Amino acid sequence: MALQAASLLPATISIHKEAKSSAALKETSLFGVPFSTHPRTELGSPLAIGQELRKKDVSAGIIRAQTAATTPAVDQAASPGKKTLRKGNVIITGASSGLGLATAKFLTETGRWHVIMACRNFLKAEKAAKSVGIAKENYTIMHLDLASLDSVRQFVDNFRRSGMPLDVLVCNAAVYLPTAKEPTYTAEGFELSVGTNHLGHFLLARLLLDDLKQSDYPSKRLIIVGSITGNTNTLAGNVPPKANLGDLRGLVGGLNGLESSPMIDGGDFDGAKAYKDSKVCNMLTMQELHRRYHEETGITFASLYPGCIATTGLFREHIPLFRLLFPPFQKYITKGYVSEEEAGNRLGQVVSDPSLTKSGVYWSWNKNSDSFENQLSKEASDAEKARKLWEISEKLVGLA
Ligand code: LMG
Ligand code: NDP
Ligand code: PMR
Repeated sequence: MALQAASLLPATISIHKEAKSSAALKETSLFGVPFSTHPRTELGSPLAIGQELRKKDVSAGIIRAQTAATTPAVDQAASPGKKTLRKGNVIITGASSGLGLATAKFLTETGRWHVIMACRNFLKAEKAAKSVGIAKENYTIMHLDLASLDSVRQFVDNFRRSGMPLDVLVCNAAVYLPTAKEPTYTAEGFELSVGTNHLGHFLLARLLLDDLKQSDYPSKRLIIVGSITGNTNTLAGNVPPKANLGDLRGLVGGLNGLESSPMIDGGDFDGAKAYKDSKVCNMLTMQELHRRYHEETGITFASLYPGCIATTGLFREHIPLFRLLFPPFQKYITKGYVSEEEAGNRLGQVVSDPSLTKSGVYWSWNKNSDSFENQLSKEASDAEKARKLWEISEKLVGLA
């Protein structure tokens, strides 16, 4: 059984006001990131609370009933005048290494979050959680292989059977295949980078929207990790090969490399470009979710560039010389480097900080590690392209 049923204590803890100053922030980064004087978002006002909790069928018997499922988000009876909040439940895909793991560590250490680590390798995830010292009661590992749509659907079923409410979803997992000469494919035959990073997450997010809607947590969020390298309004985004979705003809054809190109724009296979294209899809999807669902559901949709975490497993397929030189290059030359810990702290803020509730935003951080609303490239903010991407993706994952 690839499930560890963690017992979720009905943790009652005080709502923690951790909002930082709302002073306007100025971007100071030298490379690629536009100057910004956007004011900080306002303190998030708690959304409607006390909505009716869903009752999950936990009769399948493979997972113990979780107390959190029947615990309202805010316990107003606890002590007069003092509202308490149960632990939030956050699903993080790809939490077995890098940014996902660092975020899981950050959030569980606050004592206010239970992390569902959605990972393709159960043993690796278990070892990873242990190695960074996440307490047993603060995480649950559930199997998810984003390179298989059946696995995505199975994951959603398993999660629902657990009876846990879903408060935040973080689409973080990704593969990067810069040295691949030939394309490889997901179970359904989509080119692996876009298939995993975009299409797998697209189906996951669409299915779990219902679960998010039913949560009574004060601030519900759906976060998709983006990147600077998908944004051609930056220097980093101009390092060849550049992201470009073209007219999406390859995606329309199913990215299968047979009767259609494996690349979204219909061109020849290039693994680095496929990754950057997938990040553009991630950022467009976040905005389309915002346009379609924010007003109706109150869910905060967000994306971010966490900084250049040059030491993660993302670069495992790159040549050894690159892996050796890339971290010092980013540390000392571009100064875009951030540690896994710092990046986990940043994504953790987007999950939980009361000041980051604005929806439709692509967050970045300046040199002082202050967050600001960043500008996306022309293509990554093209609403018409986002709509087309949405409609084609729906067909490919079997939702339309
Ligand atoms: C493509 O090549 C591949 O074709 C593709 O398969 C895929 O791998 C893709 O994005 C991934 O890359 C990209 C190619 C294009 O880049 C390179 O080949 C460069 C490799 C460099 C790797 C980065 C490590 C750099 C190591 C430098 C050594 C640093 C040592 C640090 C020690 C510090 C100690 C104090 O690249 C280009 O074509 C370059 C064109 C880039 C366009 C932007 C131009 C900006 C110019 C500004 C220069 C800034 C400084 C440069 C760095 C100098 C390095 C010394
Ligand atoms: P890592 O390789 O360390 O983490 C990626 C995670 O995704 C791993 O846990 C991996 O699982 C998981 N994963 C890969 N394929 C699948 C799959 N088919 N199903 C389920 N999980 C899968 O890289 P990072 O931590 O660097 O990357 C995390 C996110 O950050 C990505 O979205 C990336 O695009 C983004 N990002 C990273 C930057 C960086 O500089 N590193 C910069 C900007 C954005 P496993 O452990 O089993 O391999
Ligand atoms: Mg890049 C100027 C700043 C800057 C930043 C913030 C990044 C981030 N990179 C910058 C500059 C440059 N890079 C320059 C000038 C070069 C040419 C020498 C360069 C090269 C380069 C390569 C070959 N950079 C890379 C690669 C990769 O293989 C990485 C990649 O593109 O993966 C898709 C990468 C990255 N640079 C970044 C970041 C964050 C990456 C990691 C990829 C990501 O997740 O987006």
